[in-house]
Amino acid sequence: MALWQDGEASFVKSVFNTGQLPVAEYAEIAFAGRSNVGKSSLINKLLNRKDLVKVSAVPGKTQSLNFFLVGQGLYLVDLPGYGFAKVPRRIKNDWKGLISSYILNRQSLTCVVVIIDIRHEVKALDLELVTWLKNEHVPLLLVYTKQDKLTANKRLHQAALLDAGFGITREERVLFSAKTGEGKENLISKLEKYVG
Ligand SMILES: Nc1nc2c(ncn2[C@@H]2O[C@H](COP(=O)(O)OP(=O)(O)OP(=O)(O)O)[C@@H](O)[C@H]2O)c(=O)[nH]1
Ligand SMILES: [Mg+2]
Repeated sequence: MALWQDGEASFVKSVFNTGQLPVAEYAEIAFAGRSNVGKSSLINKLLNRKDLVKVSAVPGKTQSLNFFLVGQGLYLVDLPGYGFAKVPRRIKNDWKGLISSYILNRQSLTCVVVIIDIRHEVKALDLELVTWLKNEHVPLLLVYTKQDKLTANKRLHQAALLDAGFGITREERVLFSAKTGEGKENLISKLEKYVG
């Protein structure tokens, strides 16, 4: 699809409260997941841009909703990561409030991509998010990322465990690596139905 192929993408703004949200004039896809799971890296890979989105080895890098405009008519939204122990409770609650109100009220949001580290077991916060999105009837897609960290056999084993734990089918997730680009085409084709 043209929107993805032209490589045209730009940073629009960082949003710290709902009053700062840009006008909801384009379809929007948001990317959620634990701190350090690779949300920002995934967006860079999708857009074929090395460092449009800031990536960090230190968890908690992304602390606002960051809007990126793709082509002329799609927003990709990098959400702050959750589950980082060192963040004070008050800030954690602020994040939760901002993100949940954004997800529930944003008319133009067409899909939430939940990113999971393929090496992890099903973690409580991830399951909580997936269950909440399902209950709220928010369309979601799971991505099991950092495939490059495991052998082929281990990947399939882990993917099956995660599918069972989250109660999803293979169609509802994508195996991905921001390092090798594996799964990128599959992810784009799955996301296309949420665009425009
Ligand atoms: N090997 C490998 N490393 C990855 C992959 N994706 C991300 N990383 C690394 O994981 C670390 C965190 O990546 P980020 O993209 O900043 O993660 P994030 O989820 O945006 O993190 P926060 O913004 O802190 O929530 C960085 O060191 C990345 O280079 C991947 O697919 N494979
Ligand atoms: Mg980030």
